[in-house]
Amino acid sequence: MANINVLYVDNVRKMGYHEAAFSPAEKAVWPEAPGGFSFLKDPQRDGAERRRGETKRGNEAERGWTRMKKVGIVMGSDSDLPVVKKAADQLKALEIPFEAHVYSAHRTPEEARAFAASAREKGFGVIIAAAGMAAHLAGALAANTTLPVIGIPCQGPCMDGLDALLSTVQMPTGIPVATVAVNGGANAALLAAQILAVEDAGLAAKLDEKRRADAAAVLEKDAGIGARLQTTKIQNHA
Ligand code: RP5
Repeated sequence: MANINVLYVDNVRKMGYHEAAFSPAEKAVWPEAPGGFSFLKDPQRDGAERRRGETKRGNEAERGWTRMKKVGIVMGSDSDLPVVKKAADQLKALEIPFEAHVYSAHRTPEEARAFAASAREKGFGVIIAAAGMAAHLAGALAANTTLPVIGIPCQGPCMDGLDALLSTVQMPTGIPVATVAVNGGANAALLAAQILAVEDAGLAAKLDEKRRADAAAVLEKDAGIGARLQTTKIQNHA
């Protein structure tokens, strides 16, 4: 029975629902649930699933739920994929649902505009835009939504990415783009996560845990650095 409930929790995450949507009392009965839980289609909510469960305490009424917002990733070209992959990996590690597209601000301007214009109603909470060279994609998306847009300037064949950095970061007043470092895919995802975590305590806890793990890794290196230097010295003088 415990396995069924573990499976259930995993499914909840895959579907984009977040653990924080469930009360401590509900979590407490999960291990005891005789039949696990199931998701039922709710026609009132545009095809979205709504949660219904059975517990030892008897049938529970349908309850409110929250669904984690998705992150939209748009890249100007599939040549930006290596940078985008760094963002995707972080989002996967944090179990944040995301959708990725190749829409160019200049080659497919209409698709880029339509994506941004409909993103809020489609359940996106943040948009990440990755582009190189005259990188106007993030600004073009931001012009068509009031969702936060995070720009990743991608390094192109010239100027080590300075061209894309300035194109992305130098947005005129009124249409902001939060710009991360050149090729900063991982930070773009982490910033997106932090934005979603404003309203999501479970996600905030995961980000805190990641910070602790990152700090522990640095301190482990600190503990070993003396020995590493000594080894180097010995080898150098051998
Ligand atoms: C930008 O131009 C893209 O974002 C990409 O970084 C760059 C080059 O695109 P491709 O010629 O590789 O398609 O629009």
